[in-house]
Amino acid sequence: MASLRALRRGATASIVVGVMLLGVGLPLVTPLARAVAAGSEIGYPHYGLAPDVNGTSNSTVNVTMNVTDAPAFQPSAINVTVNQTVSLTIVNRGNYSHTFTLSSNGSYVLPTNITPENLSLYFQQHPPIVNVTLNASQTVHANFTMNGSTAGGRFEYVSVVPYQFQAGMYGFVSVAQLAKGPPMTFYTNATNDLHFVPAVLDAENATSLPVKIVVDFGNVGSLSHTFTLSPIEGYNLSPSNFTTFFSTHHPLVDMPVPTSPGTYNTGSAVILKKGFYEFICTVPGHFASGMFGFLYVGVKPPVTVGAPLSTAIVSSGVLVAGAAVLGIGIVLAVIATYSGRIPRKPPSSEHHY
Ligand SMILES: [Cu+2]
Repeated sequence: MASLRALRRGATASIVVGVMLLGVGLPLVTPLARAVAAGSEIGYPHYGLAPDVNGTSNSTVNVTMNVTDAPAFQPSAINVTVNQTVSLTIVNRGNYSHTFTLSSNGSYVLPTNITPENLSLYFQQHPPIVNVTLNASQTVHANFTMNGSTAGGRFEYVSVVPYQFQAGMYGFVSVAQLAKGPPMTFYTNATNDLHFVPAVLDAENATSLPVKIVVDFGNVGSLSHTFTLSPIEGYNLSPSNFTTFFSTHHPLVDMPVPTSPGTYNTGSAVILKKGFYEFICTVPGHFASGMFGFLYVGVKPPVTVGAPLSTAIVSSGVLVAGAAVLGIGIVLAVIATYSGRIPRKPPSSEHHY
């Protein structure tokens, strides 16, 4: 009897402690819970160039477009800023002829059930921005620049060779939206003990989006670091997944931190969507050691601004501990149940121990 009583007490205590810990952990861990649902990718450009002013750039990006007999375009997406020139090298990797035909309408997606005749007719009536034909193994160069009126548009490129578009041969040139208002500028410093200070960049006053965020990042130590900003709102990176993540979600900023104190590198991005965006250092081991922070756009940072670095780790630790203790409690309760002691033993019998 005594052992069953101890078991029941253990179960009760564990459940109480577990629930208490979860009560502490859950409110803190909300951003983590939101992490699973990654939103649509935002920002640009994805070729290592920062836009000059509010999402425009007079730079040139080189893009190699492979055309295959699948039939398909690789890549199937090109992200540019207004006034950025795309220098395209289009390579036909296949044995069939294909075209690269770029629509001039940034708000129209061609229906894939359109007939080849109607597709030709469409481009006769709406002259494409680029239209080149590639015979087997041929390589063709083409340049195009998207002007200010194209901001925010998605321009489809297709092959008009009959039934290639219909079979999935298309992609999109996406032009970033222009930021509203002046850019907001922040700074952060990398330290030798592997932190960003400050680790919270508070752009909660950015309520009119898109907004251009500028970050100057320097070094108060001597180690090499990067400043690498996630493009996905509400997503918590982890040391084990960030490499894979960034291979499919190009960072908004990904630049080395200067190693000489007092000098800064500047990165910028136009943020389209309210929320938090994580930045990390991608030097092996640094993120795991605490080298991360968050940019909050149009939303209030958590109240723990003084100790932002530990919030996610502590809250998830508390949550894990809470779940573990609760689990022990439940196991003990189940054991107690099968020992015939649940529901609670009437109080009167307590006196007999
Ligand atoms: Cu680092």
